[in-house]
Amino acid sequence: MSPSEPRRAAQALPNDLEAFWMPFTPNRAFKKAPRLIARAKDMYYYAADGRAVLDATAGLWCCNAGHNRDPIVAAISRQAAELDYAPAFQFSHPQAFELASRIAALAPGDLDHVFFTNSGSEAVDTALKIALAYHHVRGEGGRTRLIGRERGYHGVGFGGISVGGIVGNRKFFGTLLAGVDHLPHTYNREHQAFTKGEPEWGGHLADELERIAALHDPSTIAAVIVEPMAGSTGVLPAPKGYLARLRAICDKYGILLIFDEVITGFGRLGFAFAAERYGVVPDLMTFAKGVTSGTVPMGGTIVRRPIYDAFMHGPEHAIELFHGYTYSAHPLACAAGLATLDLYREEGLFEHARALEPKFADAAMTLRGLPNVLDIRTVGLVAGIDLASKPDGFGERAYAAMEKAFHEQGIVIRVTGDTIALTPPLIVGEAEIGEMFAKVARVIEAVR
Ligand code: PXG
Repeated sequence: MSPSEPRRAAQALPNDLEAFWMPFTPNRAFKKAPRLIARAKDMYYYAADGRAVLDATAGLWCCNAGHNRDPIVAAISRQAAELDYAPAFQFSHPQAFELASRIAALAPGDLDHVFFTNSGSEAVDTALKIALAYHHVRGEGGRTRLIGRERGYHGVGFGGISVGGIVGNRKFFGTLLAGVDHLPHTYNREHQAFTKGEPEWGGHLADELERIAALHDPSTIAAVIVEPMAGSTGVLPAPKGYLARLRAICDKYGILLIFDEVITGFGRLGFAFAAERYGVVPDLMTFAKGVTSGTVPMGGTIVRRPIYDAFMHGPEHAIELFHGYTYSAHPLACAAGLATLDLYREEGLFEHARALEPKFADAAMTLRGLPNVLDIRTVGLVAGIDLASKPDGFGERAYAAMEKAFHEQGIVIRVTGDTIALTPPLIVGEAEIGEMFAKVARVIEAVR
């Protein structure tokens, strides 16, 4: 399968890779054998040497509408020519309000006020701060504890790494936020291996919140934050009933429930938000990535109406929440967001993802039985494939797989530890699903 795009001349390569300190990347290994992407269209990247490379990861789980879509490109360039920037504090611009209304309309229940940020990490810190401040303005300032979950990823701000549960993201950075506790993660290979969708086993793990609430006293807990599907630690879908049980326990004790939907938002699980798929409405919800299909950085926090209303007191000239970013609701991001949401709707991409889920899951499960494949998990248009680690190096096998995938098979895959994550743009078709898993199968054979 090769894309219809004509091949273009190779791009000039930078002659010095030293100055750029790359994020979450082994810099020395990368700079010895760089993986440089020069341009993109729809389902494909084009490497600096002009090779077409299938994007099996939607960038970093963000380019849900596919790459360089004309309506989004046009909207961004129109906006840049019309209004580059307006002050985000004390002033604004029309598209900010329009986009907030559109996002609120997509969110379930009375999640209907949107606070804009520039990334998922900022969205998480915003959600945690709003949760603490909400209790404070209601006279419950004693609710200061935050509960996260092992193997959770909530970005890289101090709030996010404190409630997050990935040891490497935490251990170098001091004492983090005080007063944080963690639920156990929900993965158990013995009970869940090779599950499509939500595992049958594990719903009871939500009851651990009862234990934590009893330990600290529920009246000290401000909020619980979880990803409805943990993405970064290797695709861990919520077990059946788990999220509803968390919701019930939070309700019982007046604890706010935050869903971090930075990955699951905007169609990844076949719905606008995972909250809709699972029929559980959180009190706050974060988003980023897919809101602009990765084209312009943007994130945000959606809150239920009573939370917003709780702040709307005091003198009208006084600021109600001491929080915000220079680039909250940046005009280019808003234009990109509006055009992206139009595309999702016009092309029915969330429904498309939902309809493709069974075929995607079946294709993923064809990898079962290949060398070193220990487990495969699927949900929505997401697949996680655990490979056995090499005895002498955790993560080495999957890293080699990623290199071979890019250089030899013409596909971008994402790896975390020894897990491969596949999360294609939602415009993916059956032929590309076939191409994707055939290539990944060859890669897994090659790193046996
Ligand atoms: N919350 C969740 C659930 C995320 O997945 C963030 C917050 C932080 O977003 P920003 O925009 O600050 O990066 C994320 C980000 C991967 C991968 O392959 C995942 C993320 C980012 C990069 C790679 O697992 N998630």
